[in-house]
Amino acid sequence: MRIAMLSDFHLGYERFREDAYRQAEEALSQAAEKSDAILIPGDIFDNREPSPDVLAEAITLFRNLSGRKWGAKVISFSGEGRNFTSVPVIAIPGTHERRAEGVEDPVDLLGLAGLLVDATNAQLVIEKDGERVAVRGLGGIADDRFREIIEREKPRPIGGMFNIFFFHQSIYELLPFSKDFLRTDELPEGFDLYVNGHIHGRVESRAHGKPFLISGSTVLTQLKDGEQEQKGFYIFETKTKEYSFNKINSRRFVLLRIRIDGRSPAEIEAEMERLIKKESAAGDRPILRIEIEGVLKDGYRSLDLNQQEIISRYRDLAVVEIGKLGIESKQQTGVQASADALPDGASIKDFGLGVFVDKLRENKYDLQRNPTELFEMLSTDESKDKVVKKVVDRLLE
Ligand SMILES: [Mn+2]
Repeated sequence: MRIAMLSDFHLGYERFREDAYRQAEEALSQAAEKSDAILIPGDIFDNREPSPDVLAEAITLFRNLSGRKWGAKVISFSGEGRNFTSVPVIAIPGTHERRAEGVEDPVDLLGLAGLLVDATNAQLVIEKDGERVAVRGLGGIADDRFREIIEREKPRPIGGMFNIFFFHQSIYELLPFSKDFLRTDELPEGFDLYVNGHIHGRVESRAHGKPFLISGSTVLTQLKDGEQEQKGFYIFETKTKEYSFNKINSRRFVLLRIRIDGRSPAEIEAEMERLIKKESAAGDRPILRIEIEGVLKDGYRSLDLNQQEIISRYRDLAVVEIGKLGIESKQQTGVQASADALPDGASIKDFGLGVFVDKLRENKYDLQRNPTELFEMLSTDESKDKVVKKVVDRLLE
């Protein structure tokens, strides 16, 4: 049986809303052509309470799949919830959809509508021409509880068939940030294939000597090094145990670096414009992130560099993001200097952002998620704990 693994569509992701939909659609239709069953390990939605428009996108995608003729069928299901379809399109909720226990999340809704099989804490069997494949799913949960859930549920394979363990969590070897994250050798044993979501870059690894695959997201969310690769999904053939990565036509992403070496903001702006024109010459409106590093010409500060103007001027040619964290001024920076450098009429928020960026730079921040986005997230009215948790989730998603 050919099993396709597609992950992290992030439907409704505001920044690249159309890409999220179009790229999920392409991945799903390619997967339906080339495989017998589809597994989606979480984050179909970017938000646990998607708007009706975003729900409509998901319904359209999955209704199209339900209408196809499938050679494989889901022939048994036992689990927390109920199953309403035999179409072998199987999903679990991820971190972005997770809600309190006992409360419906948007993946539950698609399951209730019979548009997919919701495999949250469930064991199911797919059959095609006499071959059976078992899938043991666990919905994405807080990483500090994953170990406890595995100990409690003790997921086990079913004898006499190919077994897949299907989940959505951080893994310590891939994200070594917290001891809460499970190590691959702590995953339940005895499965023939481990399929995870959550991590947006593609990963081919092993767990208990068996393939452990992460397809990565179908849409770009973190503009950082290592994300330039085209998006896509794996197809695994259960008989030969071979797998391959199928690329989709995802929007091109290019990371560019400019060394400033004593140049003035006007000279750097000219350099940026030259690069933007060159990189967008193919007419495919790529995403370009330009990182600027080095010491500015005497008397200038990073605030003198007008990135907003450049971003809007080239909006039709490319999605441009400019990172100025690596810029140093010859003069003393700090709060007073930032305030002095603030143009008349600039808002306190811009001033705050300047201070925030200075602080990040002092602390050698290198996670490359846009500081403006972090600042926006931190400036909501929610409680400090909630906001900090959200930002950490965002950094690790
Ligand atoms: Mn995700």
